[in-house]
Amino acid sequence: MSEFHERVFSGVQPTGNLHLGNYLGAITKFVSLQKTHECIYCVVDLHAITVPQDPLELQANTREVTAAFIAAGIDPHKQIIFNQSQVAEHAELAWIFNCVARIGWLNRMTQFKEKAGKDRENASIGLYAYPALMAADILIYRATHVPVGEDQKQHLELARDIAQKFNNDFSESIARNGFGGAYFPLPEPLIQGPATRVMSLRDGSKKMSKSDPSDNSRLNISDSAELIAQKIRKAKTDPEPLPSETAGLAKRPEADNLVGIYAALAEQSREEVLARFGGANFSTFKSALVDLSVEKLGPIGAEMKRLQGDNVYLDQVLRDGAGRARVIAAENMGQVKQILGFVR
Ligand code: AQP
Repeated sequence: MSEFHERVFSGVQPTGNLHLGNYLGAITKFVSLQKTHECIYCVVDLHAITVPQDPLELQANTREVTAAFIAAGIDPHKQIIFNQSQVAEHAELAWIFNCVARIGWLNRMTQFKEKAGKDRENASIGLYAYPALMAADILIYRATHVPVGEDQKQHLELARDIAQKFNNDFSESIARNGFGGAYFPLPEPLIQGPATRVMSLRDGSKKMSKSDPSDNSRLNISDSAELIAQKIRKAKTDPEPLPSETAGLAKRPEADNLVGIYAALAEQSREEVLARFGGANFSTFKSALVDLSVEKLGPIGAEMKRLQGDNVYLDQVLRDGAGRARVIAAENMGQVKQILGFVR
């Protein structure tokens, strides 16, 4: 048994085009974890500005993610929903973690390499230091569990490394100040189910992503029924019918992706989906996928639109959540300062 109180933390960037990958890889997990855990869900606007953002769009996108959280079923009264920039302790702990993390660790981060591309010299320092801020987001609450998509696995491992190094470097001070054998928990990634890495509808080798220039590559949570149907019908496939066993999905990334999406939306396994659709051609399967996607995403998209018409309410949710988050963050930050030897 861990000595730490179980707490869930996760975040979504307000960078627009919230899509099915964000929904299945992260938001649906956020919703179900409320039943068993105390949860803190954050709209990570400080992460968003690691690449250029238009201020008006950032505001709208922050409210869009907030609306998506609530529309998907997160209860803002029971759990905490807030935007990161309202709790200054995230940035404060991130600085300390910049001094704990090693350059060699950050140099291995594949997301930075992908996002910075060839023009690395011109990338922001924030984009490079992003994983240290992410570690701070989680650890300022001493969170123990982090639901994320597969793409965040490496950053979570780094957060664990930072927590471990802090615990080791300051072990004497941690003990002297009465915090036991370790101050930070080693946060566990929760990456489970059939859709931990939803792929582009146009290319089964690429992750479904907000920044893909083709809107047809993704299902946005707020897409209309017509658009959902159109995008699924256009989705890339291969000429073979669906296999009856999951082994038959190997080397068929597009088929595997659509089966995984169906399974996640239907809350079934790939095996169960293939037991029903094995031998079917893609036009039959895509029709069923359209119906299921519209059934699941339609009400969420409609509720998001309704909520996005009430900025006063959404901003109040974020302010209220930030107030509650700040209480936990301030207490932990005070303890971190004590451990570090900062005079207070
Ligand atoms: N394709 C995906 N499949 C499963 N999970 C995914 N996530 C993102 N894409 C997929 C998960 O969604 C959560 C929020 O992600 P984010 O908003 O913090 O940032 P991101 O990973 O940068 O999102 P994108 O869409 O991939 O944006 P760009 O285009 O900027 O790279 C995370 O838990 C993430 O794992």
